[in-house]
Amino acid sequence: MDTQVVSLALERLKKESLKSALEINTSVRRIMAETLISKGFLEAPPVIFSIVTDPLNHPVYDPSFMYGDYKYSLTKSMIFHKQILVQEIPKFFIFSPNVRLETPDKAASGRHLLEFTQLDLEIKNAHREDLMELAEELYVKTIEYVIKHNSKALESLGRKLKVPARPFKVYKYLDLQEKYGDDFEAKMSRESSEPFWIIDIPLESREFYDREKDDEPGILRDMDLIYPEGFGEALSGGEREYKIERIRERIIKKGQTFEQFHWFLEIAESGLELSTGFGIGIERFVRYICGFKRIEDVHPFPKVPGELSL
Ligand code: ASN
Repeated sequence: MDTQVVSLALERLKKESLKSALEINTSVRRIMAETLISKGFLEAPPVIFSIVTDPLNHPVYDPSFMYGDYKYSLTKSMIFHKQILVQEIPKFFIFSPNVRLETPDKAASGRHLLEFTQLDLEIKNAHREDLMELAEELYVKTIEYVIKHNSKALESLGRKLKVPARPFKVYKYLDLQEKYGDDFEAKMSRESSEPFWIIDIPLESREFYDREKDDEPGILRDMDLIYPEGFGEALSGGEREYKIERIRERIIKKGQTFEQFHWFLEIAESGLELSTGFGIGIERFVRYICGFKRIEDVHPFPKVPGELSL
């Protein structure tokens, strides 16, 4: 078993398609970072483990450990660190490694890795619509850049890419659910040839930190960007709850405890301002650009749910 893992890993490293994927990975990271820097964003270093991390909206195995008297968790996302940092640094991004120990059934999706990197960013006093515009610009600039600079890699992968027209289409979550049923996201993604937004996601389907609408209780000021051709979710983000009473209310509504988030709550008690942000999965973006069936083909050492890997 162990020797098979080693030989499969070595085989993976020799694939021509991995080299093409890494060339594209290099371009994707470069053009997104350059674009953000040119707009005045600062790059912050990642937090790999912490006493507080994202609860997520779906169950994963617990990636926590004791160090001294305190329990730490590997970072599932830097959401709380983003919300705290943005109070002082109003525009920043992070290439943030996340560990989400997904259940083995997630392997079937072809788009889950136990370890991945998201380009995570946050802006102070900005609204959802500002961030949607920024995401579209990053997306389009990246596709244009790759078409221009990685034409050989795209050709060797047999991938033809088209620059999508802006603005991307925007749909409300509940409208799509009503029209297409619970599997609407995958269905719409398969049937679309252009990326599209899903906004106004209901409270039960998201974590407590995304901001609830003032005029429509139960609906959030958040958004997901979905790839066409069946590649599924690209990005998720939203405006954040920033008033302490609202944060507490939302934790209770989620059936979570103040104890779980007491470090964050202590900071939130001293007063936060509104911020909005999102995270775009780098491996998923590279997978989409390469047109790969499976996400592990973009990574030299992929961690596939349920599998032993180097
Ligand atoms: N990065 C996401 C956001 O900004 C959160 C996540 O990854 N769960 O909303």
